[in-house]
Order: sequence, then structure tokens, then C-alpha cells
Amino acid sequence: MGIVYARVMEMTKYEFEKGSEIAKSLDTNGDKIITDKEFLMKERMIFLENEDKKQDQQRYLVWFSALSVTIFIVVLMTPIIPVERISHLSGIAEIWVISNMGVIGSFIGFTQIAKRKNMEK
Ligand SMILES: [Ca+2]
Repeated sequence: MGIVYARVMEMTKYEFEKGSEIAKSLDTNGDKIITDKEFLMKERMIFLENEDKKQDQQRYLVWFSALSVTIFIVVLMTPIIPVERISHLSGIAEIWVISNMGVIGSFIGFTQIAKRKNMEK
């Protein structure tokens, strides 16, 4: 029985190479044993970091949309653009403003949905 147990232990024992930085970062409590819990915690941390980066990207995109639409409208109102040109630009302007408002609106909507989902948990 003891021999069988020792064999099983031998088969399930894994080792990291010496000086492995990944193993070091996984072993959060420094006992030289990487448990499933530590592994899953690391996975969760990476997931949260990526999620945070993704949300930052979305915020930058929305800010860009809001600012570019505002600047676009302000520039159209100034005498830099002659009145004759405004009629030519109106087609592009409509699509530009509406699509950017769509980006901003959907960001606000999806953020609210995500907030509600988090509150339900
Ligand atoms: Ca550990």
C-alpha cells in the first residue's frame, strides 16, 4: 500500500525549473508549493487587469467621440468654413454626429447594464 501511494505521489509531482520567475510569481505565500487556489487567483488577477485595460480603452474611445463631435460642430460654426461648404459637408456631418452619439449612448447603456448585473450578484 505504501509503495503504491509513493508511486502515485511520484507520478503527480511536478517541478518548475530553477529560478523560474513564473513559479515565483505564482507562489504568493512563498511556501514553494503552488496550489490550485494560487494558480486560479493569478488567473483571476490577469483577467481583472485585462478587463481594467479594456474599460480604459472604451473610456478613451468615448472621450474621443465626444470631443471630436464637439470640435467638429464648433469648427463648423466659425467663419473658417464658408457657408457654401457647409451644405456640402452636411451629409458627412450628420453621419459623423449621429454615429458618435451612438458610440456614447451605447457606452452609457452598456455601463448601466453592467452595473445592474454587478448589483444583482
Ligand atoms: Ca504557495
